Amino acid sequence: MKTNEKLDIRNILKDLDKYEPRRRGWTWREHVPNLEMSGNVFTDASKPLKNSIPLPAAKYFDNIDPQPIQVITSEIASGRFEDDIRRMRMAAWHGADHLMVIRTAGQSHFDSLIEGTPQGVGGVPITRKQIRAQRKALDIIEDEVGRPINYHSYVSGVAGPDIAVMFAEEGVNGAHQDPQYNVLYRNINMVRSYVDAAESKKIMAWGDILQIDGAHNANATAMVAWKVMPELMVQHAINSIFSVKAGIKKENIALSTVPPTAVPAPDLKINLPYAKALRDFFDEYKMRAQMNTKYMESSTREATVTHVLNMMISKLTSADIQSTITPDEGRNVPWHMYNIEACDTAKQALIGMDGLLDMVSLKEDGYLPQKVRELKERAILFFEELIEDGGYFQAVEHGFFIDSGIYPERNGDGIARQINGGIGVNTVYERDEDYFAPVPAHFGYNNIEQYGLKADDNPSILIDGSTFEDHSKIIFIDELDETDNVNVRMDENEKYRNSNLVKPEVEWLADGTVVIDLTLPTSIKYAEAASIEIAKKMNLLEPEVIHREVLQTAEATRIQVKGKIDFDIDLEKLVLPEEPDLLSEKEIREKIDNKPLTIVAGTVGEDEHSVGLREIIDIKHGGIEKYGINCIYLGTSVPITKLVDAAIEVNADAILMSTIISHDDIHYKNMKKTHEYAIEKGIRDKIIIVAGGTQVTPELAKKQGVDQGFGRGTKGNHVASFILKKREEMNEN
Ligand code: Z98
Repeated sequence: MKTNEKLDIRNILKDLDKYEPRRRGWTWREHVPNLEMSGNVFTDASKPLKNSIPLPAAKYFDNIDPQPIQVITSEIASGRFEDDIRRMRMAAWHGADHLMVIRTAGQSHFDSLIEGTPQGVGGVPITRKQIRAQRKALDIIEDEVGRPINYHSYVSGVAGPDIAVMFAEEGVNGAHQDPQYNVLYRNINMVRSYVDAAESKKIMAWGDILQIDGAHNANATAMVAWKVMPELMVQHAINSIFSVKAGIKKENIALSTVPPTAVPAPDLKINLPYAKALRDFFDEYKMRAQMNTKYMESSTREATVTHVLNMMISKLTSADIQSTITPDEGRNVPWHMYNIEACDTAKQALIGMDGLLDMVSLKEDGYLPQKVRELKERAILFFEELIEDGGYFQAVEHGFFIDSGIYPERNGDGIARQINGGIGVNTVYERDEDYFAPVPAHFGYNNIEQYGLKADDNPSILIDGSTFEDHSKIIFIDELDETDNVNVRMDENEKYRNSNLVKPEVEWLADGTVVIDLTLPTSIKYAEAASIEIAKKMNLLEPEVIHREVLQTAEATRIQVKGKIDFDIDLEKLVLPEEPDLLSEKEIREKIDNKPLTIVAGTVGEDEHSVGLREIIDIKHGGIEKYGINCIYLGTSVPITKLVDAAIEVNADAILMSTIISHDDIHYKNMKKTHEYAIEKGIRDKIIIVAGGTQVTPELAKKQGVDQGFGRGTKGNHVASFILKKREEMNEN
């Protein structure tokens, strides 16, 4: 795979029936203590990547891209797995190594596996084909970035054990599994859910799959998210110990935790004691920190600040996995760029807090420990009452969970489910006395002795290995629906695949979606209506307001509108501007250190404009002074003779002449004069003359005899690079 080539999705789909996963199980990042990168020492960083996209500011730091110690999750949910694969590659390059695929709405109520590659809503249908294709793609991507990538989806719902088997067979590395999720949020019968969970967990243990629980969903569902803190700990406890009993090792059990509240509440005062209490209780397990989504609106700025505050808690309490979701979850539009931004936010914040715990520690007296203790006491009392009430099932029947009161306060509005109710009720059957299944990972009674095996023998030896040991026994179903599958979708947008034609996209190839950002000097009501009209006049199809922000009730409103365009651009027909050939900052400094450089500069003729030239020279504006170039600035309205004479006097390497006024082409005429006067003085072959100004076209400047012209948008490094290269060229001749 070449880094500058697109992933070939058709190639990934080829011979998929024969593809085998490379490994089983979860991979943590490799900690590199005291990692040194370009003069910086990182305490909590992990092994750097082979290929990645560093943060924008990295260009000032030799392009280093330190990776935090936490596994970083990107949740992917476009509904088309072939586009999700492309987004996975983007996320991996930005530092994600846990790619969590959200599944299509309603799959939890399917009592069997789905096959093929139908398009999903809010996620993809989790099928063997798309799982295998994505794992295969991730094998390519992990080689490219140089770090193992964990692939993840959900083992919940009525088909939990079937999905767990498929995940173990296909090398899926992480999965959500928590029967409480089924019961509370999907109204799946509780007996069925707990029996299925026992089986699913046993299978996940065989597959070495990291498990994430579902407790965090209580935050998102509760009327007041922080009030469920005590019961959340009870939910974590139930699922964790159940998983241990089913055979999952503790380092593969991750508690899914979300800071329950958000600003304008005093974020850390509530969220930090909760996080600390959780770590105290569950210190043998891993922590998966998700960001708060309950209070997320459509402002990506606000969501990003929430994310960063949440990561401060992750850092202070040493979370193991940092989820990023998409900061645009409030809009329910999982777009490429927000996935990637969120990965960068996580990397930036966590690396920014590198070594924090070596400098600060959580206080052991005062507000924090008091609050931690209070939360723990409430949780223990909740658990005790649950036991007194007759156990978990009774407690659920009595609406113990997701009540809007903070325990022991109760408002009687919890989610109550009946033991004889819900989807899949009465579908659990006792095993026959001679029950036997020739599989290696099976919960409960399996009567293997009747076949002469010992208790810890693998029952599948009786059939020469099950699908777990012998991949060729898996029956791979390709497609079941001729009209709804990846081949049909790819044929439809084939025109845009590996071609010269491009269309903007936000989630699917060539979806044509764009967003426009408008500030309108009116109230929100009018701004919304006006922005739709503006979008229509810009020929955007299906315009829709996706974000609104009042700047002041009467003065202005900011609106973001999304819409579609129905044309494309042929890249081959584009005329590309010439790329400036720039030296790096380091190269410029080295060349000047080796051989000092002096320039004289001034605005010539009757021209009093100095801003442009000062921007090129002054250190404050990132001008060439900062490289150690000796700059002699002669001011404005400098006669050409004075400029050249000064250059002779100080033995300058270059003249920088600035000309803004362009009436009657005076700027070009002055360039010609400078060139000719330098010849007259006998120095033209020893001096470099560059001319800059907003109206300067490089080609026309060169026609006047100067060495280079610089127009609008020129920066100090453009000028410095040119002069240094020209100086070398002149020395060679
Ligand atoms: C997350 N952003 O956790 P459905 N099982 C559990 C879950 O938490 C979820 C599902 C299954 C969140 C995503 N979580 C929400 C324990 C969902 C999903 O029923 O197919 O939606 O299952 O990463």
